[in-house]
Amino acid sequence: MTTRITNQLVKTLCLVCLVHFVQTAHAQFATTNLLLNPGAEAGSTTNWFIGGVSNPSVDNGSFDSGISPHSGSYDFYGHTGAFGTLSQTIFLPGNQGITTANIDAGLLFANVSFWEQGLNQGTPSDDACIVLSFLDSNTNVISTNSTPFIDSHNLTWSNYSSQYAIPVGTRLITYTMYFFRNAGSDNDSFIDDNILTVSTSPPAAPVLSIVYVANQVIVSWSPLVTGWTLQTNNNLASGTWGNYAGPIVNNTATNSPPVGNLFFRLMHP
Ligand SMILES: [Ca+2]
Ligand SMILES: [Ca+2]
Repeated sequence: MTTRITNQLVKTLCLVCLVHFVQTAHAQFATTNLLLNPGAEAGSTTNWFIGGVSNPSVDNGSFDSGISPHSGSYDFYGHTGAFGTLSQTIFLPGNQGITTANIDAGLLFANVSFWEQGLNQGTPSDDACIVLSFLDSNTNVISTNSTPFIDSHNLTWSNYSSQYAIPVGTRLITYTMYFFRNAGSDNDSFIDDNILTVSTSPPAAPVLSIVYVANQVIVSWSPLVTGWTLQTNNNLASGTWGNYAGPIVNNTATNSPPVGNLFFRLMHP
């Protein structure tokens, strides 16, 4: 299984995730995307609950010159004001085969992926994150997780993906796009192509992610998995792989953009 993610700005930097499947005692299970209108292609905020003060909406590339949807004809954006949210709550039991038994056995993970871009207004520019809330059958919040704020403001979209354990007792998940203003009056943060899936643990393969934030390249994988080693290589044809030499904190490595090619992979013995 090979995954390659390229970042247009860091044109020479590529990410390669080479993984070995992990044998597990129970059958692997994964849904497709549970979100409706995930990429704003309804042309409206249909299926999303609007919160905050900035009246977030959908954009067709006209709000800020040079920022077009990541895919399709529309994306979501913050609009005008300090912060805004777009939320969608998903009922899990019976949804694409998810069972309460699997949830309450602690077997399931929520997998999040989204793309972010903001208007260049310095560092930080307006940015955005995803917040996941896990709710019980009475819609009380059991726990909440958030991705980092992604601040991709050099006319390129950045992807971020991560995986979160679904707490025992969870019956619903609220997925929230959080648009945050750091500069000016407009909230110029944009999100497109949201994905929320549910799968069994342990993951067959952790997803290796790369984002470009504040002139740094951040390579990361789920902090929930252990036993994987990050390796690098500068030439896939003739080079050799070596263990990443820099610091890794919570399965996250931060680098300055390299000169030339640099490939990353995760290895599991
Ligand atoms: Ca879209
Ligand atoms: Ca702004």
